[in-house]
Amino acid sequence: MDLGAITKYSALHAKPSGLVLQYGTAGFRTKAEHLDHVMFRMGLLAALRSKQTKSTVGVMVTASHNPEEDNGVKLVDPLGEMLAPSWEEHATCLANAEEQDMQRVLIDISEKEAVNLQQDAFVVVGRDTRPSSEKLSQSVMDGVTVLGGQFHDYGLLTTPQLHYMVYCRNTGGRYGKATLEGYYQKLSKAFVELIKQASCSGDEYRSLKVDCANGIGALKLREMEHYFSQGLSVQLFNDGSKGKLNHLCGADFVKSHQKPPQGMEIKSNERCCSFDGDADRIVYYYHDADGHFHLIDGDKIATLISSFLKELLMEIGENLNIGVVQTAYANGSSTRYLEEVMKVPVYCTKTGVKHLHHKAQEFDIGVYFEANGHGTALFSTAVEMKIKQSEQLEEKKRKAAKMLENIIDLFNQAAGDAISDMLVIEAILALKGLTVQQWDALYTDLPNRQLKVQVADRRVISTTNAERQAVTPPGLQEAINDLVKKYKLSRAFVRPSGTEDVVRVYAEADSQGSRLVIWIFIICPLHILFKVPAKPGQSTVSALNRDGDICQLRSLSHFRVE
Ligand code: NG1
Ligand code: ZN
Repeated sequence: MDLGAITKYSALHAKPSGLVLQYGTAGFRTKAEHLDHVMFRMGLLAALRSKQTKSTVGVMVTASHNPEEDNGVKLVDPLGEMLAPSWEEHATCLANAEEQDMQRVLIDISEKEAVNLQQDAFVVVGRDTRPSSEKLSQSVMDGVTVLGGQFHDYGLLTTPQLHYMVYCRNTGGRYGKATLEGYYQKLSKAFVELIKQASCSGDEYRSLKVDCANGIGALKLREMEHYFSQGLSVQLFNDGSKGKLNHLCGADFVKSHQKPPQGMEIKSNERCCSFDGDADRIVYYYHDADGHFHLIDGDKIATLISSFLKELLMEIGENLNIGVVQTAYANGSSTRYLEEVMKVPVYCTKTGVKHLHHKAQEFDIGVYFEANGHGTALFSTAVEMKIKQSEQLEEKKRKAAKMLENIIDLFNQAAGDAISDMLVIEAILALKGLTVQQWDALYTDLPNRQLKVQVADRRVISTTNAERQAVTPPGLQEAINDLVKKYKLSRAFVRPSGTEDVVRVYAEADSQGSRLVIWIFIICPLHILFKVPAKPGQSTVSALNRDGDICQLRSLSHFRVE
């Protein structure tokens, strides 16, 4: 390690004094102008991780669904996964080190992780379409170079495409070719093969409207569409030609506002979907004949996919297990439907895809989705072996095995991927002859609401049981329990966000439960912010009168007001 060179180049990417950032669920994210030093240092860290693992490591420059002025950076581990937890801590230490401490921190990390500094390093870099991304990704590459590593700059990529490239490069090409052409061909070939087997491939299944959040998804989908156009024609909206990234559009906007994006004209019963800014999330929606908006989120996507995969397994007749992984934000109706109707086991992990991803790896087929539309399916080597042996099976089983083989190829097993998930969903709908309304009708979401509480320090809340129960502050969980037990099918929980300085409050109940949501949204912020006992009652009411505007209640129109 040439410490002199590191010091010299680090000074060119100086850290603003006093700035402290944390490597959270989605890496580092903040205003783009504060990130140059972080990018350089993540280049250094990626080179160290690559030396340690003797593998290619990825660095993605993006802030996903955040506003255009923000940016962020995320490291991708050798199998396309999120960075290992001990390295997340190193990332935080390195990003916050003062200039004079940089050498010591780098040596510390190398010693703790037993990095052989003589080992070669190779890092691949991708970026989204934000105006700040090109320069920031250059700083990442500066960091890699100063540590003696080599890099390949993929330029503009969706986040899941970068994960795919890393995975391909570290599996000797068995997963696919580590090029955009390789990605397009692998997915499109699998999709077209699947569509050929669909008996219903009329107009209804041939076209889809896609809101690309004015982001990278538009560019990449446009490059890709001619590869799969014999199976599906896509009409792109919010393609970045005029609007602002993630502004009034994209998966996050549609999911959190429960309304369609701007800039898209929707006729009744037309199938539509939205990507987020870096195309790793997708949600579907439509307007019914009465003009009502219906959102089909990650939970319903997981339901469609896991039902289909379970049916295929049953047809093949193999004793392979399948499991669905969700977080606490999954709508209670989806969990009940999967467990009680589909008879598929469901597991809940902490928020953040790395937790879901790891849990899903425990099954032969593990389907994981966050309610916000981030997810994929993972397949064990046992499944792949069974497919290889399928030549000896009778015709019906062989056909199902072939379908499964194509579905496996169509998923991006390195990360949740809006483009790949979109093609999987389109293929399943066509194969099963389901309309978007029929898919939506599998179950009815329980009315639910989320609230953000701005706090000075979100660590006032600590949780257990996959973030479904608050341990601190004392008394809060008991008060939530007292309320929840009074309402049918109800659930509520409070957890600190991993990506923003806020505490998130979530409540759901059947349509009679509007009062639960109101009380939860009143007592939780009061308890967290002002230590007012978390019970509906005299003290709550007087605290409310005093600070009546501490939290903004979102519209509760989903609930019948009692
Ligand atoms: P936080 O801020 O920890 O709630 C949010 C999303 C996660 C995940 C991450 C990363 C919700 C409620 N939370 O995490 O699901 O996607 O961002 O982008 O949607
Ligand atoms: Zn994203």
